[in-house]
Amino acid sequence: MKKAFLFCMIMLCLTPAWSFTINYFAPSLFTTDMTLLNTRLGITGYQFEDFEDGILTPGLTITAAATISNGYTGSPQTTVHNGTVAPTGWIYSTSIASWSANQFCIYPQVVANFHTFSFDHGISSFGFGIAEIDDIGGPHVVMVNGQETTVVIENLPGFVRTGGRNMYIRVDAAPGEVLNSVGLKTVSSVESLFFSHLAFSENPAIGVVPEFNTISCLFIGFVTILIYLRKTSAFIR
Ligand SMILES: [Ca+2]
Ligand SMILES: [Ca+2]
Repeated sequence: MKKAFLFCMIMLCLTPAWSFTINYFAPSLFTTDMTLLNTRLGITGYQFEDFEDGILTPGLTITAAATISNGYTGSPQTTVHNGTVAPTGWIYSTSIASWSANQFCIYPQVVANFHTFSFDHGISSFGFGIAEIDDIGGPHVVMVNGQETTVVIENLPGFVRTGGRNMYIRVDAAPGEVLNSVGLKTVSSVESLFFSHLAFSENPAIGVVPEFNTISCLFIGFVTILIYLRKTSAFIR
Protein backbone atom coordinates (compact mmCIF):
# COMPACT_ATOMS: atom_id res chain seq x y z
CA MET A 1 0.00 0.00 0.00
CA LYS A 2 2.77 2.36 0.96
CA LYS A 3 4.66 1.45 -2.19
CA ALA A 4 1.61 2.14 -4.35
CA PHE A 5 1.12 5.52 -2.66
CA LEU A 6 4.78 6.33 -3.08
CA PHE A 7 4.66 5.34 -6.76
CA CYS A 8 1.61 7.53 -7.37
CA MET A 9 3.25 10.49 -5.66
CA ILE A 10 6.37 10.14 -7.75
CA MET A 11 4.40 9.80 -11.00
CA LEU A 12 2.41 12.91 -10.14
CA CYS A 13 5.63 14.82 -9.55
CA LEU A 14 7.13 13.60 -12.82
CA THR A 15 4.10 14.75 -14.82
CA PRO A 16 4.79 18.26 -16.17
CA ALA A 17 2.13 20.87 -15.36
CA TRP A 18 1.79 22.30 -18.86
CA SER A 19 -0.02 25.56 -19.20
CA PHE A 20 -0.34 27.98 -22.06
CA THR A 21 -1.88 31.39 -22.57
CA ILE A 22 -4.28 31.74 -25.49
CA ASN A 23 -4.77 35.32 -26.65
CA TYR A 24 -7.46 36.33 -29.12
CA PHE A 25 -7.95 39.37 -31.32
CA ALA A 26 -11.17 40.36 -33.04
CA PRO A 27 -11.32 41.37 -36.73
CA SER A 28 -12.05 44.96 -35.65
CA LEU A 29 -8.38 45.24 -34.64
CA PHE A 30 -7.17 44.65 -38.18
CA THR A 31 -5.35 47.44 -39.98
CA THR A 32 -3.23 47.48 -43.13
CA ASP A 33 -0.55 49.30 -41.09
CA MET A 34 1.54 46.19 -40.34
CA THR A 35 3.64 47.85 -37.67
CA LEU A 36 0.53 48.86 -35.79
CA LEU A 37 -1.22 45.55 -36.43
CA ASN A 38 1.73 43.49 -35.20
CA THR A 39 1.87 45.64 -32.09
CA ARG A 40 -1.82 45.05 -31.49
CA LEU A 41 -1.42 41.30 -32.01
CA GLY A 42 1.70 41.15 -29.82
CA ILE A 43 3.81 39.66 -32.62
CA THR A 44 6.36 42.40 -33.26
CA GLY A 45 9.71 40.81 -34.08
CA TYR A 46 8.20 37.42 -34.85
CA GLN A 47 9.07 35.33 -37.89
CA PHE A 48 6.21 35.27 -40.38
CA GLU A 49 4.73 32.93 -42.94
CA ASP A 50 2.48 34.94 -45.22
CA PHE A 51 2.15 32.40 -48.03
CA GLU A 52 3.61 34.64 -50.72
CA ASP A 53 5.75 31.95 -52.31
CA GLY A 54 4.08 28.59 -51.86
CA ILE A 55 6.95 27.34 -49.69
CA LEU A 56 6.28 26.89 -46.01
CA THR A 57 8.64 28.08 -43.31
CA PRO A 58 11.09 25.20 -42.69
CA GLY A 59 9.89 23.02 -39.83
CA LEU A 60 6.25 23.97 -40.26
CA THR A 61 3.65 21.44 -41.41
CA ILE A 62 0.00 22.22 -41.97
CA THR A 63 -2.48 19.38 -41.94
CA ALA A 64 -6.18 19.43 -42.73
CA ALA A 65 -8.15 16.29 -42.03
CA ALA A 66 -11.78 15.37 -42.47
CA THR A 67 -12.62 12.44 -40.25
CA ILE A 68 -16.37 12.74 -40.58
CA SER A 69 -18.53 12.88 -43.65
CA ASN A 70 -21.39 15.18 -44.52
CA GLY A 71 -22.62 17.05 -47.54
CA TYR A 72 -19.11 18.27 -48.33
CA THR A 73 -17.01 15.23 -47.64
CA GLY A 74 -17.94 11.79 -48.79
CA SER A 75 -15.09 10.02 -47.05
CA PRO A 76 -12.25 10.81 -44.69
CA GLN A 77 -9.37 12.62 -46.35
CA THR A 78 -6.27 14.49 -45.33
CA THR A 79 -4.14 17.16 -46.91
CA VAL A 80 -0.61 17.81 -45.69
CA HIS A 81 1.40 20.87 -46.65
CA ASN A 82 4.95 19.74 -46.04
CA GLY A 83 6.94 22.67 -47.32
CA THR A 84 6.92 21.84 -51.00
CA VAL A 85 5.62 24.26 -53.58
CA ALA A 86 1.87 24.24 -53.32
CA PRO A 87 -0.13 23.22 -56.37
CA THR A 88 -2.02 25.95 -58.15
CA GLY A 89 -5.04 27.00 -56.23
CA TRP A 90 -3.79 26.12 -52.78
CA ILE A 91 -2.80 29.67 -52.04
CA TYR A 92 -5.48 32.24 -52.37
CA SER A 93 -5.43 35.95 -52.71
CA THR A 94 -8.23 37.80 -51.04
CA SER A 95 -7.92 40.90 -48.96
CA ILE A 96 -10.87 40.24 -46.72
CA ALA A 97 -9.51 36.86 -45.62
CA SER A 98 -5.91 37.90 -44.95
CA TRP A 99 -4.53 39.18 -41.67
CA SER A 100 -1.38 40.52 -43.34
CA ALA A 101 -0.47 43.45 -45.58
CA ASN A 102 -0.39 41.20 -48.60
CA GLN A 103 -3.56 39.48 -49.67
CA PHE A 104 -2.35 35.91 -49.46
CA CYS A 105 -3.72 33.22 -47.26
CA ILE A 106 -3.87 29.46 -47.43
CA TYR A 107 -6.90 27.30 -47.86
CA PRO A 108 -6.00 23.74 -46.87
CA GLN A 109 -8.08 22.37 -49.73
CA VAL A 110 -9.80 19.73 -47.62
CA VAL A 111 -13.05 20.82 -46.01
CA ALA A 112 -11.90 19.61 -42.65
CA ASN A 113 -12.75 19.21 -39.01
CA PHE A 114 -9.11 19.05 -37.87
CA HIS A 115 -6.64 21.77 -38.85
CA THR A 116 -3.19 21.44 -37.31
CA PHE A 117 0.00 23.49 -37.42
CA SER A 118 2.94 21.33 -36.31
CA PHE A 119 6.49 22.44 -35.54
CA ASP A 120 9.59 20.24 -35.97
CA HIS A 121 11.04 21.70 -32.81
CA GLY A 122 9.25 23.39 -29.95
CA ILE A 123 8.59 27.12 -30.19
CA SER A 124 7.56 29.58 -27.54
CA SER A 125 4.73 31.47 -29.25
CA PHE A 126 2.57 31.05 -32.32
CA GLY A 127 -0.04 33.29 -33.90
CA PHE A 128 -2.40 32.65 -36.79
CA GLY A 129 -5.20 34.49 -38.53
CA ILE A 130 -8.46 32.67 -39.20
CA ALA A 131 -10.97 33.51 -41.92
CA GLU A 132 -13.92 31.88 -43.63
CA ILE A 133 -15.75 30.46 -40.63
CA ASP A 134 -18.92 31.33 -42.48
CA ASP A 135 -20.73 28.10 -42.97
CA ILE A 136 -22.04 25.14 -41.04
CA GLY A 137 -18.76 24.23 -39.37
CA GLY A 138 -17.89 24.60 -35.75
CA PRO A 139 -17.70 25.21 -32.96
CA HIS A 140 -13.92 25.29 -33.36
CA VAL A 141 -11.96 24.37 -30.25
CA VAL A 142 -8.34 25.51 -30.02
CA MET A 143 -5.95 22.57 -29.64
CA VAL A 144 -2.52 22.94 -28.07
CA ASN A 145 0.01 20.12 -28.30
CA GLY A 146 -2.74 17.74 -29.29
CA GLN A 147 -4.93 18.55 -26.30
CA GLU A 148 -8.29 20.31 -26.36
CA THR A 149 -8.43 23.64 -24.56
CA THR A 150 -11.53 25.42 -23.28
CA VAL A 151 -11.22 28.14 -25.91
CA VAL A 152 -13.91 28.04 -28.61
CA ILE A 153 -13.42 30.48 -31.48
CA GLU A 154 -17.13 31.12 -31.99
CA ASN A 155 -17.57 32.08 -28.32
CA LEU A 156 -14.82 34.68 -28.24
CA PRO A 157 -15.88 38.34 -27.94
CA GLY A 158 -15.78 40.09 -31.29
CA PHE A 159 -16.09 36.88 -33.33
CA VAL A 160 -17.73 37.48 -36.67
CA ARG A 161 -19.15 34.64 -38.76
CA THR A 162 -18.12 35.71 -42.21
CA GLY A 163 -16.18 34.81 -45.32
CA GLY A 164 -13.64 37.39 -44.14
CA ARG A 165 -11.54 37.57 -40.97
CA ASN A 166 -12.96 35.75 -37.96
CA MET A 167 -10.26 35.98 -35.32
CA TYR A 168 -6.51 36.07 -34.70
CA ILE A 169 -5.16 33.64 -32.13
CA ARG A 170 -1.78 33.80 -30.38
CA VAL A 171 -0.71 30.97 -28.10
CA ASP A 172 2.15 31.65 -25.68
CA ALA A 173 4.12 29.01 -23.82
CA ALA A 174 5.26 29.78 -20.31
CA PRO A 175 8.98 29.65 -19.49
CA GLY A 176 10.21 26.07 -19.65
CA GLU A 177 7.33 25.00 -21.90
CA VAL A 178 7.19 24.44 -25.64
CA LEU A 179 4.58 24.47 -28.37
CA ASN A 180 4.74 21.44 -30.64
CA SER A 181 1.43 21.98 -32.37
CA VAL A 182 -1.58 24.28 -32.42
CA GLY A 183 -4.81 23.55 -34.17
CA LEU A 184 -8.55 23.82 -34.51
CA LYS A 185 -10.96 20.97 -34.03
CA THR A 186 -14.65 20.46 -34.58
CA VAL A 187 -16.49 17.24 -33.91
CA SER A 188 -19.92 17.74 -35.40
CA SER A 189 -19.29 19.22 -38.83
CA VAL A 190 -16.58 20.26 -41.24
CA GLU A 191 -15.72 23.74 -42.50
CA SER A 192 -13.44 25.30 -45.06
CA LEU A 193 -11.05 27.81 -43.50
CA PHE A 194 -8.41 30.29 -44.64
CA PHE A 195 -5.27 30.92 -42.59
CA SER A 196 -2.87 33.83 -42.86
CA HIS A 197 -0.11 35.84 -41.16
CA LEU A 198 1.36 32.91 -39.26
CA ALA A 199 3.80 34.23 -36.66
CA PHE A 200 6.49 32.30 -34.78
CA SER A 201 8.65 33.16 -31.84
CA GLU A 202 11.42 30.95 -30.59
CA ASN A 203 13.49 31.01 -27.46
CA PRO A 204 16.51 28.68 -27.58
CA ALA A 205 16.30 28.24 -23.83
CA ILE A 206 12.75 26.98 -23.99
CA GLY A 207 12.32 23.26 -24.14
CA VAL A 208 15.50 22.39 -22.31
CA VAL A 209 14.84 23.99 -18.94
CA PRO A 210 12.37 22.14 -16.72
CA GLU A 211 9.83 24.20 -14.87
CA PHE A 212 10.75 25.10 -11.32
CA ASN A 213 7.80 23.08 -10.03
CA THR A 214 9.02 20.06 -11.97
CA ILE A 215 12.50 20.41 -10.49
CA SER A 216 11.03 20.80 -7.01
CA CYS A 217 8.84 17.75 -7.47
CA LEU A 218 11.75 15.69 -8.76
CA PHE A 219 13.81 16.69 -5.73
CA ILE A 220 10.97 15.92 -3.34
CA GLY A 221 10.37 12.62 -5.11
CA PHE A 222 13.96 11.49 -4.79
CA VAL A 223 14.19 12.59 -1.17
CA THR A 224 10.98 10.66 -0.46
CA ILE A 225 12.47 7.57 -2.07
CA LEU A 226 15.65 7.89 -0.03
CA ILE A 227 13.70 8.29 3.22
CA TYR A 228 11.47 5.35 2.33
CA LEU A 229 14.42 3.11 1.46
CA ARG A 230 16.25 4.16 4.60
CA LYS A 231 13.22 3.34 6.78
CA THR A 232 12.66 0.06 4.94
CA SER A 233 16.24 -1.07 5.36
CA ALA A 234 16.19 -0.05 9.05
CA PHE A 235 13.02 -2.13 9.55
CA ILE A 236 14.65 -5.13 7.90
CA ARG A 237 17.62 -4.85 10.16
CA1 LIG B 1 6.54 31.03 -47.43
CA1 LIG C 1 -16.02 28.34 -44.65
